[in-house]
Amino acid sequence: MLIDLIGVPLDLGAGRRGVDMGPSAIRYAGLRSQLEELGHTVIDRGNLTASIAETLPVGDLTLRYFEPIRDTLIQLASEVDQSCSQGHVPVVLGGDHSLGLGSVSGAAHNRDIGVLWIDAHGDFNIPSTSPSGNIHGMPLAALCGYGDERLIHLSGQRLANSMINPHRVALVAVRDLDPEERQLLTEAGVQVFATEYIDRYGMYETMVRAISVANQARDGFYVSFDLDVLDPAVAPGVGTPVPGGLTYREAHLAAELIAESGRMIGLDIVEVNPILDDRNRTATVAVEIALSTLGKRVWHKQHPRTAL
Ligand code: 6HN
Ligand code: MN
Ligand code: MN
Repeated sequence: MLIDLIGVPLDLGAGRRGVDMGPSAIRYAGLRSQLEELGHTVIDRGNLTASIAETLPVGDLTLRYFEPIRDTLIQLASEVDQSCSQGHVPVVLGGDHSLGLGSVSGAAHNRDIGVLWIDAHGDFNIPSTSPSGNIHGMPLAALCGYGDERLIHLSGQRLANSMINPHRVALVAVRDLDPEERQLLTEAGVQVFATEYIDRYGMYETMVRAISVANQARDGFYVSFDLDVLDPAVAPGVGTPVPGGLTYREAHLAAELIAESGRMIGLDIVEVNPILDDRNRTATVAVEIALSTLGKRVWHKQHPRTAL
């Protein structure tokens, strides 16, 4: 595989500072060299430019830092679109999860794709339902056409053909939804595989179903992986930790099944916050998950009993 690494040092969409250092932490944990050991060709495209909170006015408190975030997301959408057009697999290093709006819009530009959003949160708020005004709680809603027009049409024409069909979106391991966000998810028809679903059916069954939802789109699916989906004991370096998350092995199983489907067209690894981390543990876990998603296995390349 040809993999493009794209760093997005953005923390304006989150309530806490520090995820802007995520791309460095993930690179430092050895992503590139380990991808190369797996046999991939890796092109590190460096970091996009992102503004710094201290230099800016917050702007509209229901859509905090919208303008500088938009500037970064437009760059990101274009990089991801280009990467996909060349037949490469973009791997986006975050950064707060508002970037998912840029990356998925880029991947969806003139392509019919599904989305696997793997996250403790729904990221399906709109300004009027958001408790925080933080844009990292809104990207999935905007991708599905809900929320502020300025978010939905990031740059007017450029991303006009990037809408995601909510029926091709699976939200995996979610366990913290705001009340009206929950309503909006139901109304949109997103398939929600909450943590209690995993309790009952296990991670294997959950992922087979989630993948089959996203996989119905013609051109494959994009994976947006928020590190806070893991239990805080496994991944402490995140800004919005929620108890009861995925174990290390459950996260790997998800990644392995994604790889086996052969249909992932791009990947986000987001919300790694080195300031809150414990000796770069969370970035290290992020790298391990990225590797499993991109084909790393202990033994079998393709498990004989898996049919997806
Ligand atoms: N994330 N639902 C909360 C909000 O402020 O909208 C938390 C969002 C967290 C977003 O972790 O990517
Ligand atoms: Mn998120
Ligand atoms: Mn989250």
